[in-house]
Amino acid sequence: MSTAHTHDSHAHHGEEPNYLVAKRGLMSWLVTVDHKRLGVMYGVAVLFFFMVAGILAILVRTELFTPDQDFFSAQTYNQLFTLHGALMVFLFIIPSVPAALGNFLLPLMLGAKDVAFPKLNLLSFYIYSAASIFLVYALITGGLDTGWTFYTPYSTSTGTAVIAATAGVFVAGFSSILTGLNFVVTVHKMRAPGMSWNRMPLFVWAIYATAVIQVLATPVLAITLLLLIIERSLGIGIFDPAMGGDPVLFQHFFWFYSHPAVYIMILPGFGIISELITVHSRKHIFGYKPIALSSVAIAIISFLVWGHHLFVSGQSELVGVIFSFLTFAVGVPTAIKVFSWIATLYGGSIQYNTAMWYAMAFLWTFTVGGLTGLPLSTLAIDVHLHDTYFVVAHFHYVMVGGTVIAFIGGIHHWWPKITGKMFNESAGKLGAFLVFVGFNVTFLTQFFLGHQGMPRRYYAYLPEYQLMHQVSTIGAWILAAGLFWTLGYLIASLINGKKAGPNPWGGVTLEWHTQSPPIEHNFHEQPHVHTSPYDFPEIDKSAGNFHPPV
Ligand code: CU1
Repeated sequence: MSTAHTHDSHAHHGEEPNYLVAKRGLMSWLVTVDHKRLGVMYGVAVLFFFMVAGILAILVRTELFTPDQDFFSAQTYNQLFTLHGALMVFLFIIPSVPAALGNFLLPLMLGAKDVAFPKLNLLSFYIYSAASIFLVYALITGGLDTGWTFYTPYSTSTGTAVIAATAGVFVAGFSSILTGLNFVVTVHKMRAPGMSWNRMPLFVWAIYATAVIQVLATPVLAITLLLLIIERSLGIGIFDPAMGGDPVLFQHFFWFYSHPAVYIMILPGFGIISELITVHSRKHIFGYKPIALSSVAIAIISFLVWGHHLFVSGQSELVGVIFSFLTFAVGVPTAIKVFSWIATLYGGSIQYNTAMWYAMAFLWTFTVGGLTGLPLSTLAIDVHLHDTYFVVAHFHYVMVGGTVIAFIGGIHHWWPKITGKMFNESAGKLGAFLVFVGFNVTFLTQFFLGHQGMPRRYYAYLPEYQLMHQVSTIGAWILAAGLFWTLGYLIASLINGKKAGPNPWGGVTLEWHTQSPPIEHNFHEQPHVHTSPYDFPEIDKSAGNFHPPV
């Protein structure tokens, strides 16, 4: 039987308008405090920046098709990869899963009406919008050529729009902190009666661990960027050695935030994969507690590993060894998750639909991303691989192969819930196939390029690297084609997709216990939770299809 009772009478179904049409007009969206509408608005915004930053990546890869300079000057090339990185990290990946899917799902999964502070949620969205205006301003005036990490002393002296860009990131940080704060309180205070911590869906656990990092780490980035702005505008020497500052200090500050930020980016992806794998293999998740607590463990360890970005900065050998050891330690909770997902699949009644294709793709790409972190965290090997394409390949396997593939998989899994429409599964599988092939062709190649010594951030290169650069560029075009294809059939589904029932996949967490799309206050009556999540009803195979639990 199902995990919860919602005491829904069938008379209710379809009578109350869903959240998309409960209020009408543009104004009703601009001042909404409905977490679902805000999730959709974040979704549209982050996907817009994903597209802009993705187009910048295609320009970068296209320039690299030949060893010579073809389309862009060295200066323009530097601006292209910087804006690609800055927009992807700060306006797409960091808010992607938490602010878009997290906002939409967290209260639904907890059986709540909304987040703890709905108005603060709206404010976070406007702060994010203001930040994006700063960054777009930087993009069209002056550009930015420091790389997304804003390393000093170059960022103190370059003539590009460093202040506008860092101000944008500074402001975006407040949005991230407030969203995190909102989610922490929501998880503590808004759980449905009977939902103890051990009965929370794993996506909620992942979002919770992420929110804690957002609250604790983001202020450090804000202060760091503020110091950089002070140095640039007032000439006070903090990081620039020419003014008596210390550039390595900037790297410590920056990575003290930005390594935990990597887990802000990947932990929500883990949460999505836990949901996708258990629902689409119709099997209770293997290792519920280890998966939940490993998110918390990763959140804690994430604060102790930042020095692995400084192995060649001249820090002491002892410190290097300690950071190397602690970095290896992250592998333990991460491996616990991967093994638990595989154990969940084992013996499951797997439905090979688009969402599951993405979950399977994730298991390969994220594992490659995670495992290639081990050579990088090995002190001696890192000296050889530092600042090469090996690093570029590694973090794209984690950020794209991990977070983005999980995000797209999650969009497919919850698409019927969010929009009330089913997308075309065959089109979905073609898109997943193109994304998977395109991604691996692009970035697997770059491990070999980097290992052979190709440094990153160069617009021209030696002819011996040309073949692999061309393979990588073709992969990027395939990946882009897959993403545009995916956008196309998802939009088409809004127009001519079949109407989705409340629970098309047979999910067992609470969001599947209300209609699709949900009503404005989520549930007709307050849900009560009686059992742990992920108890799947027996599948009636003779009927050709399973019956949703509600
Ligand atoms: Cu790191």
